[in-house]
Amino acid sequence: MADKKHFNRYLVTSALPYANGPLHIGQIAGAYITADIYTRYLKSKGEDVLFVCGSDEHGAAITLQAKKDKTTPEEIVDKYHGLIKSTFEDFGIDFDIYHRTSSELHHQTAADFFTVLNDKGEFEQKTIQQYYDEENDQFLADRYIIGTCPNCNFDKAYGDQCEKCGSYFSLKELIDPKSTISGNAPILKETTHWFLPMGKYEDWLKEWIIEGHKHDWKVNVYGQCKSWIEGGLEPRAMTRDLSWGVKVPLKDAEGKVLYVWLDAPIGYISATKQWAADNNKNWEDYWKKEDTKLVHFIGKDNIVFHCIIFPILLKAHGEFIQPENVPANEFLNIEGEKISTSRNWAVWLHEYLEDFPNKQDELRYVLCSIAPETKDSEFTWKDYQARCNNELVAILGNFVNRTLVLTHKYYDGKVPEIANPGHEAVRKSIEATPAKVAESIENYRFREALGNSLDLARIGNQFLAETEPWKLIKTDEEAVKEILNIALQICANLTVVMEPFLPFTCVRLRNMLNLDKLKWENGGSLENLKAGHQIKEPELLFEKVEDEAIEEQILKLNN
Ligand code: B3M
Ligand code: ZN
Repeated sequence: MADKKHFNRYLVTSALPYANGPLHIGQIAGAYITADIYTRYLKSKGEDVLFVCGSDEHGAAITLQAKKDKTTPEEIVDKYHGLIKSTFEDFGIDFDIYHRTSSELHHQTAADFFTVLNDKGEFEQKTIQQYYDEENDQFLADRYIIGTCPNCNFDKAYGDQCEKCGSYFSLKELIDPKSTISGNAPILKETTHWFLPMGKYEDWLKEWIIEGHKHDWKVNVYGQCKSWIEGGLEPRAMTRDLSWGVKVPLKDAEGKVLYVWLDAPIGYISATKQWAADNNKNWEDYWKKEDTKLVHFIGKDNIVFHCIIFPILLKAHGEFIQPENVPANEFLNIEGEKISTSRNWAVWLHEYLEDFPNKQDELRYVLCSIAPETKDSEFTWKDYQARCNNELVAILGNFVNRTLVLTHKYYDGKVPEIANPGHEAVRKSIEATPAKVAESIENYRFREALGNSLDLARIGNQFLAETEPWKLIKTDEEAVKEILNIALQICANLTVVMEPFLPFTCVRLRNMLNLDKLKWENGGSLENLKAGHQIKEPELLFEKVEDEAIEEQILKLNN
C-alpha cells in the first residue's frame, strides 16, 4: 500500500550508527542498503530528495568502548567515524551528508531543542534513586549496569534492556545488578532528572499510528508500536549523569547530559542544517513543510525511539512534521546464529572488501535479496555463492555479455537498425518493467523490487534463447538486426532499473554501452540506443565465486 498523498520533497534518514566499531553486514542489510535503493530510485525520477545520516557519537556505547580500549571517547569516535564514513562510501551508500553528533552545530541544535521543550514546560523535574558506583564516584546510566534479565534470566542484560529476549524494563527490575566499571554491586543514590511525560501523548499516538497508519506501516513496525502504546507510556528520563554528551543547557544541571536517545535523532536535524548551509538550501523546508515526506530507515531495535519517543519530542516542540513511514527491518543472522560483535560472529564490511575487492554490488545484491523485511533472515556464504553464480553471473552477466559479443561479431559494435518492428510481447514486457519495480520500491518491498528488475534480464535471456540469433544469422539477417537491437535496448534499460540496487555494475554497463546516465522515465523505452550508435568492447560484469573463497570465509567466522 503506497502512501497515497502527494509530496514535493523527500527527507530520508538512516539510523546513525554508534561510532564504536566497524560496520557489519547486519547493519547495512537493515537500515542502509534499502534506504540507498529508495533514494537512488527517487533521485532517478528527478524528485527533490535529501538522504541524511551520520555517526552517533554519544552515549554509553562510546564511553564503554573507550574504557575497554584504554583511550578517550574522542579518540574512539574520531577513529570509527572515519572508518564508518569511508565504508559507506566504498559500498556506494550515497548519503547527501554523513554528519556527526560531536559537531558544534549538533550540540547547539540539540541543546536548543531541549531548551524549547523546557521553556514550554514539557518536562517534569524529578528526584529519583539511581544506581551509583562508589568506587568510581559515578552514577551508572543504562549500559553501565549489567545483571540478570527479569524476563528470561539471561545474566548479561543491560540496565534497561535485554539483548537476548529483546524486552525492555526499568532499572529496578534488573536482578542482581553490577557496575560494568568496577564489577561491584552499586548502591542507590538520589539524583535529579528531566522526564518526558509520554503518557499525555497517548491519545495522539493512538490516532496518528493505531488509527492512521494501520494499513501503510509494515506489520512488524505497526505491531510493536501498538503494543507499546496500549501498554501505557511511562515518563522517561531525558537526561543522564554522565560527562560525555550534549550538556544540559541549564544552570542547575552540572554534570548532566542529554539522554542519547534525545540527542541522536536530533542528529538528523543537525545533519540537514549542515547540508543546507553547505548547499545554499533552507533546512526548514525539509523538516517543517507538510509536503515533505519524512521516512526513517532503521533496524527493529530502534522502532520505539523513531515511532514513539522522537515523534513525541517533535510534536511537543510543535514546529516539525512527523515521519510518514518507518520501514524498519528485522535482524539478519549469519550461518544459523545471531550476529555477535563481541564473539566476532560477523562479516565486517571493510574486511569483505579486502577479500572481495570491487565486489560491492555482489554483497549489495545478496543482502537485498535476503533483506529481513518481514522477519529475521539468514546470511550464509553458500547462499552468497549460489546467488552470485546462479543469478548475477548466469542471468544478468550472461545476458549482457551475449548481447554485446554478438553485436561486435555481426555489426562491429554498432547498434543495428530495425526495418519492420515485431516482437510485440517482448516489447510490452520491457515497457512494463519500470512501473513494476517502482511499485515495489514505493511500498518498501525491496526484495520483490530487485526480483522485478532482474526479471528484465530474464526476459532478455529467454528472448535470445527463443529467437536464437546465432542460428538465424545464416538465413535471416534482417531478423537478427531486430533481435539484437531489442536486446541492446534491454541492456540500456537495465542500467536504469538495476541502478538503485547495483550502482557500480550500472556504471560499468553504461561505459560498455557508451551511454550517459538515463532517467527513470526512460527505463522502459526501446529507443535509448539509436541505430548506428557505437558500443565499446564487452567485459564480464561478474565473475564466478569459487568454492575456496567461500570456505575461507566460513573458517574466518569461527575465529
Ligand atoms: N545509534 C542505535 C543503533 O546504532 C543508535 C541509532 C540512533 S538513530 C537516531 O542501532
Ligand atoms: Zn531477557
